[in-house]
Amino acid sequence: MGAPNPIGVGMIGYAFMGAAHSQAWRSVNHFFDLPLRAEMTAICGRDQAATERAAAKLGWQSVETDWRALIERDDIQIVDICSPGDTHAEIAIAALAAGKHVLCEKPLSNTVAEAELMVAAARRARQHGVHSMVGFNYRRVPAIALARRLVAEGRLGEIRHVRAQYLQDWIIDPQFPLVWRLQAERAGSGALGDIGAHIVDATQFIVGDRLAGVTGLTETFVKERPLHQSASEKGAVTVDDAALFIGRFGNGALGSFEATRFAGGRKNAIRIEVNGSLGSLAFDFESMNELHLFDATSSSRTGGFTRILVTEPEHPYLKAWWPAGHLLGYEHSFTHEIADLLADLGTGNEPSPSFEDGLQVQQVLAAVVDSAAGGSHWQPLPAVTQ
Ligand code: SOE
Repeated sequence: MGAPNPIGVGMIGYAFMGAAHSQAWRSVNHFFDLPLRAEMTAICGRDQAATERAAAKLGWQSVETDWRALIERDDIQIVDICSPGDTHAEIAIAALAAGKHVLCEKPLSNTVAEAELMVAAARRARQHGVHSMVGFNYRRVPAIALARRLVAEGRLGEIRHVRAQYLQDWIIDPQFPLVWRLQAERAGSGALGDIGAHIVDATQFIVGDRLAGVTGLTETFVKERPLHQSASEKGAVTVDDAALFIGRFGNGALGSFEATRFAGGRKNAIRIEVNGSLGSLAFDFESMNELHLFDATSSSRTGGFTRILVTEPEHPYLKAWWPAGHLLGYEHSFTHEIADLLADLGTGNEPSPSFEDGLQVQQVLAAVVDSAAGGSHWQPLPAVTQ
């Protein structure tokens, strides 16, 4: 491969996701051989001084305080949206119309209607060689990518059960303030869209199949919270604290899902288990370099699950990193996401997950909300055309 061509990146937002993406943009070309070299051209935030501090800390060359100015810049070809969900649709649609490739953090949008507009914009842009991707980073954890590979190879046979949990506890204290993630107009939904979206995407990715219908329950345990850290005045929490749902995949497999911010002691626990006619797979993000495989065809009665340490060069993404046994972390999932994006943009392939994939996840989330609101009735899901 010759020297990679430079490509300018402009990123909007600099909180947790902005920092995670910045790390990926900074390191990706130091580890992966890619057709494009990311230039960290500009970062955008509303507060000039705070954005300048973020630029200096995270490694961006310049600062904008208006995203419209950012997407107009000739030295920017990729717009990376790391701002809250209520901003995604407007920025992404404008950026695509301005001829910029877009990477948009999950969930794609706050509503199905917005996601549909984003898909329409992505389809128009694609005709002009302009591409888009939604950032479901956990797909790029090597053990999850390996799980998909093993299912696709038929190692599990016919898939019967998909079990997924995403457990956090950061708002268990009723005095925790009413931050934007707890306001429906900013975040869309609560645990459901923020972390439930990840396990919908990750499980569908692993089994290579989509949910055909769901029925669900949601709950808001703490209904009012202080407006600020020290405020005595309270405001209403307008999102779910927890969402539980079951579903049926297109091929008939049964799925159960739990997303909660009230699982005391669980900080960022993602557990996924898949059971098939020939075997099972189990993953736990707290041991993210491991995948557990059970071979139901083995004659050994004491076989049980085998622990695969997913650090071998033949495992997904691992050839670019350290010798076997030297572990990766959370941040590498973003580096892999951006490596895949740059590889696809360099070769003209449509990146994945697409905005269509993001819309389909949004439809699942909306169906859970509808089911919960209507007494947990079954909600069939539409087929998504690519
Ligand atoms: C907050 O719950 C959060 O940062 C999510 O928004 C991320 O997507 C998840 O990966 C970690 O938790």
